Amino acid sequence: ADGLSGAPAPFDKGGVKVALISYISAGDFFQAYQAGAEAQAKALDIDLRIFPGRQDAAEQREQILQAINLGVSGIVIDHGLPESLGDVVQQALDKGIKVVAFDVNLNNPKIPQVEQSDHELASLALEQVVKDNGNSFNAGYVYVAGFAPLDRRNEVWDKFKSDNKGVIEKARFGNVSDTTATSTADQAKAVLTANPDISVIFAPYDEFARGVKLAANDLGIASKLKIYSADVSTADIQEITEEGSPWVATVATNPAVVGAVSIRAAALKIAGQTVPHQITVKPTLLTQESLRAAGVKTIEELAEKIPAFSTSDAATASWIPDKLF
Ligand code: SR1
Repeated sequence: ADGLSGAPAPFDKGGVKVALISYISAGDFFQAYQAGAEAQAKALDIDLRIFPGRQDAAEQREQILQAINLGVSGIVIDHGLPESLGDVVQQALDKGIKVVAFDVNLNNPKIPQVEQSDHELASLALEQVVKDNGNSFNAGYVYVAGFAPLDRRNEVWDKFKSDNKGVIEKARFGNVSDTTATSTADQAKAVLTANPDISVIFAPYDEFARGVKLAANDLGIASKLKIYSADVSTADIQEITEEGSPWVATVATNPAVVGAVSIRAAALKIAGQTVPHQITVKPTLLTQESLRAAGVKTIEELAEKIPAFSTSDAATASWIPDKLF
């Protein structure tokens, strides 16, 4: 550890220990988030300890206790179930450890909350739904309660339905696990078979959208269905732009940028600098048409065309390197 010249203590000496504790590690979004956190940590000469998530609340609690015992200066908590985290997070705060939360509401004024502006994300997706389909159609909705980003997106979906009485939610389904896409595909097959009049699916998580697309292709109904999602990855771009794909739009940030922002927020807290309570990384609407027209095939190509996909001005300081991708 050499430290960063011109940085405040303890970053001037380097080797500051920070833990990244995730609830979910599987899937493109979470892998890219972690890669962004690692890149930002490296640029800050942070010794980042990564605790992989396995959708296990008890294990995540245990990992927070392990991080406290390791003597970390900061902990980034990426998703999780707030009810099982409150007391262990308080133990960390009591020891002077700085905590940052991404997409889990820890409801503590000392803990900055990072999010992707989920209300705006869902609104942009649903505006595109209306542009493409009008405001009278039968819909399927993919949702699992208890995850902060999905709950925020759900608030927008509920309001959208009450404002557009012609939108009928015929079925609601979803699964979050280490096999989210394939489990959701199984559910989607049953739903789409039982409800052949569904023409729109709102699936605001890319693993959900991938599952619905799989089901639509297997059932041979892709041309009769339009899927709207959240998130983007190189694999998603390929699935959205391929010939005949029913996945017609997504609203997304670059998850690597969100991972980097989370680490920067922790670094600012550790350096004793001011961090807003709410830290937002704004999403962008990406339609199948716009991606095809731009000839974009990867997240890196997206980052070359859309500045928000290469960096964010959230949680920055002159001493923090932020051009990472
Ligand atoms: C199970 S929660 C999944 C969501 O978390 C992140 O906010 C991603 O955007 C993803 O859609």
